[in-house]
Amino acid sequence: MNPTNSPIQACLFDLDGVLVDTAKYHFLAWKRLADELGFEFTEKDNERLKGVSRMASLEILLEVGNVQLDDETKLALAEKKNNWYVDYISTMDDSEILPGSLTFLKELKQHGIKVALGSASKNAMTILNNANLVPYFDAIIDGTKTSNAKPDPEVFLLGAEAVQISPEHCVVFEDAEAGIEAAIRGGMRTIGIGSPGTLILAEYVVPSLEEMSVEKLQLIMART
Ligand code: B16
Ligand code: MG
Repeated sequence: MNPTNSPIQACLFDLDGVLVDTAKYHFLAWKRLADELGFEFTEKDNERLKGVSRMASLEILLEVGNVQLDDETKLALAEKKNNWYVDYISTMDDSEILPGSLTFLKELKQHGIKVALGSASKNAMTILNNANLVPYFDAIIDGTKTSNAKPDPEVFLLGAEAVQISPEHCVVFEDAEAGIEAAIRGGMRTIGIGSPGTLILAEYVVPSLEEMSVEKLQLIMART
């Protein structure tokens, strides 16, 4: 199918949990902070932080621990967590790219389908550079370029604008419900990465990008 007449002309990817496995480092750093503050923070609690901005994540963590703090202390704690996280990702490499991501990104390029990043992370460039993923993107929109966090559609609308494709011809790949909601609010199509039980708003859900190909994508998008 020629991209100019196909339903999908651009793919917009979330980063953490879709293309790379950095969620575990976020968890390690948040857990370390909870340990220091003296309460338990489980992997189940961590699910609530996926796709959520750094400060909003801290608010959720403090709610879990039933801890009240002033704004200045909160900023200092968020910075502390981020320094640990940056330290963890400083040694990551392309072995942390999730299965199927590279093959799919290469296939999209071969088919002339635009590729953009839509991540909440302010550390996205470090991750993309360390994993050697930068050359696969036509546009990179991350937490340093946005003022409104998902589920606001800003990050994806900026991505669509940067690759000059209208939202109805864009599909967003997301592992977080807030991200799926952002895509829907932006008028875009959606593919969830994870389990259909958690990503109930997504049009279609696959366990990973290993289950995705350009042919499959166009078929799903043409029939839903
Ligand atoms: P940072 P994504 C999100 O990345 C993460 O899923 C979320 O856990 C994190 O809090 C957020 O980025 C902000 O990250 O602290 O590095 O700016 O899934 O939107 O790629
Ligand atoms: Mg994510």
